[in-house]
Amino acid sequence: MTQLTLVGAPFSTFSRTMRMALQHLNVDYKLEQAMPHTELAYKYNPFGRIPSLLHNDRVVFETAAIRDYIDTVFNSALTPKDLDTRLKVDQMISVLSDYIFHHIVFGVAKPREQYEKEGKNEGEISQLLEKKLKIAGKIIASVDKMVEGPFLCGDSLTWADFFVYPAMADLYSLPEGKYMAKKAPKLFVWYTMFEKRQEAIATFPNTVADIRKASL
Ligand SMILES: N[C@@H](CCC(=O)N[C@@H](CS)C(=O)NCC(=O)O)C(=O)O
Repeated sequence: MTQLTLVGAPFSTFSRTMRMALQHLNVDYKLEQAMPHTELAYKYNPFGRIPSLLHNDRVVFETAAIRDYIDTVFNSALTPKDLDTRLKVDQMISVLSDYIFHHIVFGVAKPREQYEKEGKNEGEISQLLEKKLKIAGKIIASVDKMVEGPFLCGDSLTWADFFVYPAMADLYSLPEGKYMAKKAPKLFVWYTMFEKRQEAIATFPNTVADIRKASL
């Protein structure tokens, strides 16, 4: 059988989504480690982003397309068959890739990382993040309204869980995580259930949450 290769990195939330899904679906793959914007990342993605998937002569980049490829070629168990649940899954993934990334990851998490690098103290950081954190709180409270339980889109595990989990796991590891948990209690209950799954445990090393934990 041709080797399936995921070009990505353990810290990358979108790479982690694909690693968890492939593990869950029992699809063997090799992780070829590449950081964003390196020669290797640009070799397979014109924007230098990760992950990319290599199979036979195909190079697939952008996680929406990688998901489609896995569904079509390997196993579509993570995409619900009924239209209503499928729409919920697609909505959740779109919300993750847009609002959660723009307002929480780029609004709060990345600036915090930068302020920490600059040596700012916690008081300064929380003052600088105050406005952005309020916006992030509104976004996460809206996401919470979409959570059905026990999985994000109802009774079955879907792609939505694997897309949302890595970003939330990293966000909850920040000091702002407690505020997020308070603003979105259903999402936090889902997270505490999900972090015990094998796919989450196996892909935890070298994530942002792992690195922060190690440096505490
Ligand atoms: N739209 C892309 C997003 C991929 C993405 O942003 N990956 C991150 C790592 S998780 C990255 O490469 N970041 C580099 C950057 O933001 O320039 C996809 O769905 O594949």
